[in-house]
Amino acid sequence: MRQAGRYQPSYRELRQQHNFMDLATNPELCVEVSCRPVEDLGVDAAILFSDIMVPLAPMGIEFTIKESVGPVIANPVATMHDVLALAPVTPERDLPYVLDAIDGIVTRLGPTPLIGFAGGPFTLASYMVEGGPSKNYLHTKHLMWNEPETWSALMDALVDVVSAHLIAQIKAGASAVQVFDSWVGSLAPQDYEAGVLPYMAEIFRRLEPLGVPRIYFGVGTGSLLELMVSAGPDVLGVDWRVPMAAVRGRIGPKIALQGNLDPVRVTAGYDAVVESTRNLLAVMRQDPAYIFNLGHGVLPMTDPHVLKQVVDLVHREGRRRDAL
Ligand code: 1CP
Repeated sequence: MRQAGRYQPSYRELRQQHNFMDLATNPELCVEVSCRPVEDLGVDAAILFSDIMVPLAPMGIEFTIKESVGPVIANPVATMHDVLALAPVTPERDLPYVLDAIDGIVTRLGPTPLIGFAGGPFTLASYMVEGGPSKNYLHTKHLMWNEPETWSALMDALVDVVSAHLIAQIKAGASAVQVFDSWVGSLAPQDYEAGVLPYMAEIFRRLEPLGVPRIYFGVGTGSLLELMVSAGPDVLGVDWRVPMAAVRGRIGPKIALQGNLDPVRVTAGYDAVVESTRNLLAVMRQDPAYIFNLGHGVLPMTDPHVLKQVVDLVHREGRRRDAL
């Protein structure tokens, strides 16, 4: 997660010449930024360089990605009138630069798989309603509780955009897709179940016929994991706040698990990260379907050399004993 980003000198250099959306809407630059982490670190998969906000632009949401803040929206959504004004999105027509980038990445990477992605409807709605990053998701929760019809119309519109965007990414060459429902952990389980789960289940249902792994990730989701699994993904991504073995105990053997090294561990120096990585690998060694990953995005102050050493360590020591 965030394997392309500010911790890389090459990314920082590119960002001095181009703003974020210039990078995200330029297929050649997108190919470069997406492929560099694979080439520099030796990770097993690339993730598309884009942002969860990108497909909201053709819906009519005007936003900028502000330095050290994140997305900031000029016209937040508040009423049914605002929701009805959102335009439907046809990825081939409205987001061709994303699909062209995928084509270029897949060509350059050869057999290395590319993970496509989109934001989850709740996480996207939180930016659209709050107007930017939020601490308490006040307006979003008020809308969900007090204006259920407006909420469901907004979520329906986002289900259409997210599903269409992911299907187009798969058709363009993505080998797997991840839904980043990053901020869904702000919800109580009963609110997730009523206000988010039906929409997530519909997205995974629409993706199923395409036959690629569907990964579902959120931050701070310790109390939601069983519900998230019931939405129907093939892989559950978890952050570092939950012990991985306990997650497997809770959700059973049916789907794969991905995670969950604390990204701060990687900033604490090589010796400190080695122990925690080895512990995680030891705990998951006999797991039927485990993918090593960080529990959230690589932090900007991360030393790329230490990150590369973690990748090498996982490759050296991470194989299952019975697979050796
Ligand atoms: O150049 C910059 O301004 C750096 C910051 C940055 C980067 C590198 C942003 C702004 N977006 C990205 C790329 C990005 N965003 C990727 C690239 C692929 C990769 O992982 O290598 C991905 C997958 C995302 C997805 C994304 N954007 C999420 C979900 C993942 C997560 O971090 O939980 C979210 C919540 C966003 C919104 C966003 N975009 C950018 C920032 C700083 C934020 C978060 C703001 C907030 O705290 O609400």
